[in-house]
Amino acid sequence: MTNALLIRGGIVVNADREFTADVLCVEGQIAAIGADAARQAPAGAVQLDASGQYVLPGGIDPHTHMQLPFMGTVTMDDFFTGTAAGLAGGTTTILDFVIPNAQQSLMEAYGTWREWARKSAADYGFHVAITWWDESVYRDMGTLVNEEGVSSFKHFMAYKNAIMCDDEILVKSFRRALELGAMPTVHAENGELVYFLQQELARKGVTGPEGHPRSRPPAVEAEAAQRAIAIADVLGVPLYVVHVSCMEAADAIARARAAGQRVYGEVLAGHLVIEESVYRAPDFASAAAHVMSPPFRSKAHQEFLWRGLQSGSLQTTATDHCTFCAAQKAAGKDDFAKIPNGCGGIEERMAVIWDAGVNSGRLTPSEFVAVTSTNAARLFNLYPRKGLIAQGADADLVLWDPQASKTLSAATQHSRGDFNIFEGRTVRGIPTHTISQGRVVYANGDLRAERGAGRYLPRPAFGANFQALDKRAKQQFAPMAAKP
Ligand code: URQ
Ligand code: ZN
Ligand code: ZN
Repeated sequence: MTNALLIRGGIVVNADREFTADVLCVEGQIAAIGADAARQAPAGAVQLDASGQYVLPGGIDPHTHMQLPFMGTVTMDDFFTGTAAGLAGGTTTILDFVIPNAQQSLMEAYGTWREWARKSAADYGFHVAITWWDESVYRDMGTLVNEEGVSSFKHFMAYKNAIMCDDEILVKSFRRALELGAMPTVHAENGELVYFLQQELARKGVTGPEGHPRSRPPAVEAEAAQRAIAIADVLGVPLYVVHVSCMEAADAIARARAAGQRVYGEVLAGHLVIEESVYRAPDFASAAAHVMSPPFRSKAHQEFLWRGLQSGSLQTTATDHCTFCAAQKAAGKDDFAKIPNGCGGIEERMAVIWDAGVNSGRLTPSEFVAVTSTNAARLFNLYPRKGLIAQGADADLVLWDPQASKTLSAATQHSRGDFNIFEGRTVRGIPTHTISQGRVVYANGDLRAERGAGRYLPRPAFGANFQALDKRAKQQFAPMAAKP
């Protein structure tokens, strides 16, 4: 039986334009768009009526942590439950993170995460974190790029005494990424300053979650962002800054881009709409549930981030989906620095950004598609397989009803987390159907996620143009091309 699906009468939205057209999907790929679609539909094709709805490319979340061992525990969502929750919200692809322990072989850690991810319900790729350095890391980065299709490497500038990178590692790893045609990415917070401020606050007797944002003020993020941008500039390598949360870091990215540097910024749905007052909630559980890094900020920062998305100085949205339940968060009951950092959001991201972004006039539907799918596909070399509706692309699509509304709640979420940072928020504009690999996996509340249906997505290195972009780096550092 051919896997065929005909989506009729919807408004197709790509990052460049929107147009009314039928879409035919056959065997997991988009086979035809427009008048031909119905004519080419094989007998027995499943038909969906999309009249009055938008037809969007499946969402891509470039920043998730399923099944992550972190701060003495493991996140509540594994690769099946987390990707299933994503499908219920219109996200059909995730990029997750392999995070080796210090001194752990990158290839060994990569093998472990690949095994964990086999249960995924949706397609997935991996960034690999560089948490330490020696000759084997240099070598394994080459293997990962050339043989495994990992073309992005993460660097945590925070989390001292755990996975934090110092400048020596940043310089060596960024240079190696340039050699390989891979994208370096950073979690930009100065881990030394965070550690100092945590100690200071403890000395003053501040133990509750209200201490979390006080230990990570915007200046701590801005310093690290500016430092990573400067290192990337001197080395001539592009840079992607994850979860930009404050105006100072967003401004540093905008200034670097205005100077012609290839710096890209990611914004989390939570940082766009959730305010720092959540850390002053009377009950520990609610305040602790919002502990993630960088912390949620004030409205002024949120407005700056929205303008970054509107102006194109920030390119992608993500969730950093990293769910811990109340019992896990209680590890920090007497010391906020011990509260496992992370929140959920993979199911809510697209609806929250549509409601706050498109309904408010900040973003057009096409700009929404760019920041929830296309730009991530381009920056992480999944385009044009993912991130647009075009013949030959993967049949990952979302039917989006701009008039339907829903109130977000932990009571109805599919994540295994027990808290929802968007609790009680009513959004207008929600997915009615999610199609993954040409099959309907979510329909009007009925989630049909299949364990193990997700595929690993190898992502090639950036081509010769990437190397050519940084000829000056080659000229300046030619004598340094020797191995570390
Ligand atoms: O820092 C990250 O991205 C991971 C560890 C998730 N936790 C968080 O607070 N952002
Ligand atoms: Zn991070
Ligand atoms: Zn993260």
